[in-house]
Amino acid sequence: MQKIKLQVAVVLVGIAIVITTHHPPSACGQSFAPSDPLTETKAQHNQRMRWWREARFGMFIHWGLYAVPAGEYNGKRSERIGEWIMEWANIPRADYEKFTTQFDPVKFDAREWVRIAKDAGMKYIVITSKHHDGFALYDSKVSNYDIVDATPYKKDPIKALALEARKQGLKFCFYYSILDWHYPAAYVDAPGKDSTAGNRTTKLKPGGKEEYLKYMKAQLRELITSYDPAVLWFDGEWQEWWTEADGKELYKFVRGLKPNIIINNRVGRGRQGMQGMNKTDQVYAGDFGTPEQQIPANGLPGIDWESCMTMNTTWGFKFYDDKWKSGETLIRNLIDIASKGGNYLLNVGPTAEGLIPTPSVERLSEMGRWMKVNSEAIYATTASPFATQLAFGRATSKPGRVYLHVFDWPSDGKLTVPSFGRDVKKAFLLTAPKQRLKIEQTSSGTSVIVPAQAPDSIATVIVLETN
Ligand code: JFZ
Repeated sequence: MQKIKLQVAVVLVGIAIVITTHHPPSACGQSFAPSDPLTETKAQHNQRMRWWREARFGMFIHWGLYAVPAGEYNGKRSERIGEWIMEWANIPRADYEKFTTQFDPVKFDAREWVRIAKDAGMKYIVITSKHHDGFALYDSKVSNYDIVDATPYKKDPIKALALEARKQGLKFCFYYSILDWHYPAAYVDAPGKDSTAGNRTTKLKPGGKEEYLKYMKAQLRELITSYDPAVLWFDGEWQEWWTEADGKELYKFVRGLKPNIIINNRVGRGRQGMQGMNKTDQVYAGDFGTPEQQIPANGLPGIDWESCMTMNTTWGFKFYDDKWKSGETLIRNLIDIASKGGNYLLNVGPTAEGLIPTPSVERLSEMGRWMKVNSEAIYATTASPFATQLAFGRATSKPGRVYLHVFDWPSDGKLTVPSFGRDVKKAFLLTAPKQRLKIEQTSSGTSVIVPAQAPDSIATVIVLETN
């Protein structure tokens, strides 16, 4: 707990330093070049990343055995995240395994989950195939610790979701944890901790690493060959026994199985804490950075990244966590991230019955209402063309178009837009393309004459046509 807090503090200091120094793109050193034999040209790389860059918005799903205790064990609750209960409640493996008998998600409906994501405007789904607790949410042939072999449910929800996602046109992707609290060769060596409980770090018995690597690769092979995921989203890489060389090797292994798959930077040791972007001393494995619970202060030109965030304060379901972000905050986060050239991976934590919590569904449908009208200003856009952040909101860009996302509507009916190196030919509300808004060129840019009242109090999109 204290260690994590300290890490967060160190990371925050790190962010402060990043914010105050302006790096030209080339100095970032953050190219995610794959290593041999999968060297690809820049054009091939762009082609492989294309759908992901255009998508901008995805659903993260943390679902597993931890949904059974749902944040409470032996009457004990915690401020900590739900999927870490095996760690913070110090639950021995043998006791944690008992949750399998209560994991029976009879209300799970793959079609409904995918519909919820699609209606929100999400283009892809990343689900926990195996989290730190080691429990597989799919039918693994190399383990009995999975939903088909160990629970009364006996069915494979991953298979159903993969089929539904394909049917409804969403990309289907996997989270997979390198850290595994259940693997026999792994053990905990920490004061006051059961040696088989969860812990931030584990050790491996002699010979255990080779054995575990084989197991992990077998599971990844199953996941890739049976479900054809579009992304592999690794995690738990901060173990002392996991090296960057291991990460590069695993990256190669996964791309060897599916050459056009996309892999996050948590496969290796590049990530700088929760800030999520890579260190710059060398080229690290992985295709994109993974800021966690935060949005970078500035865009990172030429670098792919995705902010993953929760809607309340936990990833895995906790029945008493009601600290929900508002729909407005979530919509503005999506816009903020797009304006900096990143993707938004927004989490839901379904219950052990198989339901996405109602507050999450409500917020997602609110986002969907906004996206139905404004998604053109999100999908396939690139970062804001303005040198500094706009006072009234954010901007996204496409060839020939700049989208102004107005959070603070001008009280004098005049939106002051700084110049950005392109001529503004005309302006209109995205919702009313036929009604041109008057524009006035000023010494420092353009003024757009807008209606007195904001058409959308969360974010109104104004289109600037440029040459
Ligand atoms: C990780 C997971 O631990 C968490 O459960 C969730 O899946 C999230 C998306 O990713 O978050 C972290 C990452 C690093 C630390 C803690 C939580 N850390 O180094 O203490």
